[in-house]
Amino acid sequence: MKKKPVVMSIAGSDSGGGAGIEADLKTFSALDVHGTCAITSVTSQNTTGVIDSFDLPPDVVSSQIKVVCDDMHPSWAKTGMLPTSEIIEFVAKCAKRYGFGLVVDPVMSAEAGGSLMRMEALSTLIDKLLPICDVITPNVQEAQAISGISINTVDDAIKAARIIGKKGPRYVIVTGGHLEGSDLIYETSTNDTHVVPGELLQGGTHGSGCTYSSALISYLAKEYSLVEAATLSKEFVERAIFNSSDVGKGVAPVDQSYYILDNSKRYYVLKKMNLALSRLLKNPSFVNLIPEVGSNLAMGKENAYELSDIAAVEGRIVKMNNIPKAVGCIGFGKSSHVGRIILTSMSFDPTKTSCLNIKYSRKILKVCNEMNLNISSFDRSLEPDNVSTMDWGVSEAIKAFDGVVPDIIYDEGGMGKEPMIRIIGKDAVAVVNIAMNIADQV
Ligand code: PXL
Repeated sequence: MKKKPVVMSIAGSDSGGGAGIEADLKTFSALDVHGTCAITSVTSQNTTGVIDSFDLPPDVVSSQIKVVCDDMHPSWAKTGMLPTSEIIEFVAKCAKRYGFGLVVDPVMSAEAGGSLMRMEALSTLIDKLLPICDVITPNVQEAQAISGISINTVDDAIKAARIIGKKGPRYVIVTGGHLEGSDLIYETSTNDTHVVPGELLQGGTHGSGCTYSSALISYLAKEYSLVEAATLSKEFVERAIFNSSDVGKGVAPVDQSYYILDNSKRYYVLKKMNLALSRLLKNPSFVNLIPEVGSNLAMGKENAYELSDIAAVEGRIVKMNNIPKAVGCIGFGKSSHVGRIILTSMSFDPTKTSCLNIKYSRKILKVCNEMNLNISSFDRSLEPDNVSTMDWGVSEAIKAFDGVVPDIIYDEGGMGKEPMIRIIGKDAVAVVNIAMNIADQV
């Protein structure tokens, strides 16, 4: 049987699914560790803030930790929302008894507003938990509250980290949003500091702190060094922030699933592209549809928003000894021309992810008409200055078709520009099927 690292989150529940235990468990799954949890408090919360909360009795918190540790022996645990002094004391006792590595995320309030810790609990956290933890991960406000100094620069953050380090943790990581996006790692025993560079990102941040500390224990449980784990966790959170969605009216929750889903979406695209391309290359009559500049077949991943999200054939598909040949391999970001067509068509209809450009002739266009394909066009002579031809032309053709993405967009060329037909469809196999039908009738 394969082994999986086991980790534990000791934290509050966020009914809105953005932060707390819910964010932690999603992070653990995304990073392929087995996540367990001990719930400290049940918050009634959405993206606009914490409306209410119910703290669990401290012995219920320790009972959850005990039962899990007796059986699964998590190597690392993190704490999130610890609302009361009593809960902190019980958690500290459990941490000593079970000896897991401990990361403390000193949660004080929610991103969208609302306190998550009683005032008096902060001194208990400092006295009881900091001496026994390995890492503490305050953001700038939390570092200010714990150190008692105000932080405006990276130097201030180093001073605060030294003060916090004296209270016991082996490492202090002051996380970024307010240090122009960089994180500061301070190692207490050596007095060394290390900056993990970052930038301020656009995107929702609800759950970012919880996600960071959960990623950190996941990587630590996989035996990465602290600096490696901190660097990978920062990258994980940055992607989760960048891919957040506005699911409510308030602060958008970060998206931990992006990390795994992105690769599976790309894999799906590559599979479709390979299947479609091999069918196309096996069809000798396709040569009759290859234009002078070559053809390209391309497919975008779901929610594609830049050229690197579009897979295409490197160097295009050309005619060689009267047989269609792919010049290079299929890869993401390999075509800006067909890539732009797809980005534009997906901006009108996200399901129209694929395109194949073929030769223009009246005969081919007539066949498309006879196949009852939806056809629209644009006129290069009307192209304004300073636009990308494909963005503009494809938009014009779609707008001329009442905003619906047609199966065919053609243009009759211009000065030094070969006329072209573009087949657009839901995936690479669908556009290749259309192309083969056309080829059979030309
Ligand atoms: O992000 C800190 C945090 C921790 N725990 C719970 C929360 C929040 C923020 O909203 O709701 C339960």
